Amino acid sequence: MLTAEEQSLIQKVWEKTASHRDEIGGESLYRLFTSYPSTKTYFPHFDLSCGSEQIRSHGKKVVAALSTAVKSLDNLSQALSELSSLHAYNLRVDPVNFKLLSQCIQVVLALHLGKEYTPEVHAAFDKFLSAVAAVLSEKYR
Ligand code: HEG
Repeated sequence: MLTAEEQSLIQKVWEKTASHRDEIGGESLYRLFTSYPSTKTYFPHFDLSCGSEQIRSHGKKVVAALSTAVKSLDNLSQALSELSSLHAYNLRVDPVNFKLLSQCIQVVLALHLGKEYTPEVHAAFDKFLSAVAAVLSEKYR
């Protein structure tokens, strides 16, 4: 799991995104749908055009879940348990898609944070997002 250093790095950087976090969610989703069009199949009921109200509002939800995760780095499984059940039993999202979204979130974080998105921050977020993806995938088996 994440080292104590990685945990504090993630908490520090996430704090810095506070004022524009909701946009980060929507931009990551738009990037997901554009770069990996097959992901759109899970959202047939959404208006997927850039900046649509549905993308923005769903982006806020995704980012809020990530904020919960950042607060519970020692206990991700429990913190995201309901969300994990929802994705496995109701939404049935193929777990490969979690990696794709993680990639897009990383790119958007880099765009927002510029030089502050150092290789160390990148590495820590990669581990964090992989841990979130693992929890969201764990109920499929
Ligand atoms: Mg998921 C709903 C979080 C990846 C498809 N997703 C949700 C919700 C949250 C969430 C918080 C709302 C739950 C609720 O209403 O109670 N999603 C979330 C995270 C991540 C993720 C944190 C990964 C980091 N989701 C993900 C991926 C897909 C997907 C990769 C598909 C490509 N999510 C999905 C769909 C819904 C949610 C189809 C329902 C959307 C709706 O109809 O409003």
